[in-house]
Amino acid sequence: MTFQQLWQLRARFAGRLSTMYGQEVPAYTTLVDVSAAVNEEHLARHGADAERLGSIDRVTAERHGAIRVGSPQEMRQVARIFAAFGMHPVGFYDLRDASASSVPVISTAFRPTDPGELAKNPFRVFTSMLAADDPRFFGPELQQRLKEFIDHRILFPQELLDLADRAAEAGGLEEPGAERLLDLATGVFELSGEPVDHAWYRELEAVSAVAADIGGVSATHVNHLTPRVLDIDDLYARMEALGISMIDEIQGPPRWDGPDVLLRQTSFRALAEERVFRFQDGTVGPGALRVRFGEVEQRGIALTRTGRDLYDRMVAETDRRLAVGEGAGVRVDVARAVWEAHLPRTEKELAVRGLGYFTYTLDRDALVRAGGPVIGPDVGLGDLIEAGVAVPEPIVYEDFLPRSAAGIFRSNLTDEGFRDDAQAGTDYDITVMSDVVGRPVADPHDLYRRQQDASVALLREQLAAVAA
Ligand code: OOG
Ligand code: NI
Repeated sequence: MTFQQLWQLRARFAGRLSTMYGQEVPAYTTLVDVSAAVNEEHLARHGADAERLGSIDRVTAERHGAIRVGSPQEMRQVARIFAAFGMHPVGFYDLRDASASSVPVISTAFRPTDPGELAKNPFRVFTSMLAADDPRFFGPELQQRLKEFIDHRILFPQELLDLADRAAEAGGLEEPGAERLLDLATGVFELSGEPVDHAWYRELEAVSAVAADIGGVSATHVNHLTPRVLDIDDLYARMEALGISMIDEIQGPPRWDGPDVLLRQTSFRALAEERVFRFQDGTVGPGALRVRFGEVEQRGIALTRTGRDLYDRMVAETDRRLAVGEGAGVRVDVARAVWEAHLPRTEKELAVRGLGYFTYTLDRDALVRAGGPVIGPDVGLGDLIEAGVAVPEPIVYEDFLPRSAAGIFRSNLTDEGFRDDAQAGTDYDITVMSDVVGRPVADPHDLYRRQQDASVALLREQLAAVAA
């Protein structure tokens, strides 16, 4: 085989992890099969419209993974590995505070950032780091032991890090290096058979099951792997019909008549998996842990800052209405009513009101119909869209939602854990996260905005050429 470019390595990496996770968690394979069936049927029913938010080839191969690490050093190392697959840190998520949940992690997502790269393979990994220094969760003495435990383990072998650096630098790798990179990079995310120190795991679990999953073991693993579907309601119904019980609700926006925005997700609950424990009396024996699960998602249009503010206000209004007993407590029904009251029903209106990100193409026939007045540097984008001259094509949302993420974490926890709110939490933000990761964490809005601006600039050039 010849030189493997980053996107080829990325596609193979996603494929290798998918095969591995399917062997580890068989229900995941069911989820992937059902997702494929849902997508085929959706495509058959809706034709080209079904591909407005991504080609069927892209969507069929599309996965996101979730992993969890314990320290800035581990975060920096995993960033080097992802760079070898053309995946870069985007977005900052603070799950310590997301809607009253108590998950002691901060997160970013590694993903391709260039539209062409996303189209080739959009594999992304939601990556959380234990906030092991947050005194609300960990007292000084526990913090010390946790830090020591994490600092002493090696998650990523040197050979992997070196190969990854070589690939990132050269924009790819020759075989057999590429195959070696894939073997090593997949291997580090495999569930380890190493005995788990029972007392240590349980001690951390009393604070947070997520803390135990991260800091209670000597290796890391894929927490879940998520296929993308074009109709998540259909998927949900089919999974339930197969007897696989899903979490109670689909997280994120409700199903409604208007355009799909952002991200809708649902999952099946964590399954008991056999693990080996080392007990305090020195004996080793089998036990079970429930931490890994399956999740599925449907992606919609990326919202601008204004659109996202509106979304957040709609979520808050849904909460408010639910709190006073509206809709008999059924969140999705209440949310749908809120959506219908506030969100435009068409993509065109989302675009005109500047709520969603779009790329634009020129409709020359509409230009002829509209005549001279719409040509000229002073004509606003909104007018061009209204006149049908600028035709919006949606930009798909490539990121995550903190509240849904917290909901997904929480749905798999058996108890609330512990948080001492008398203590002040450690401050983290996207700048601190960039220091942690050791490279700049991109703001997703900048990426969407750049893509939109480039297409608008091109449109303006075309209009100027017509005017000349
Ligand atoms: C990550 C949970 C967040 C999503 O899709 O929002 C997530 C985790 O459980 O480690 O994957
Ligand atoms: Ni996920």
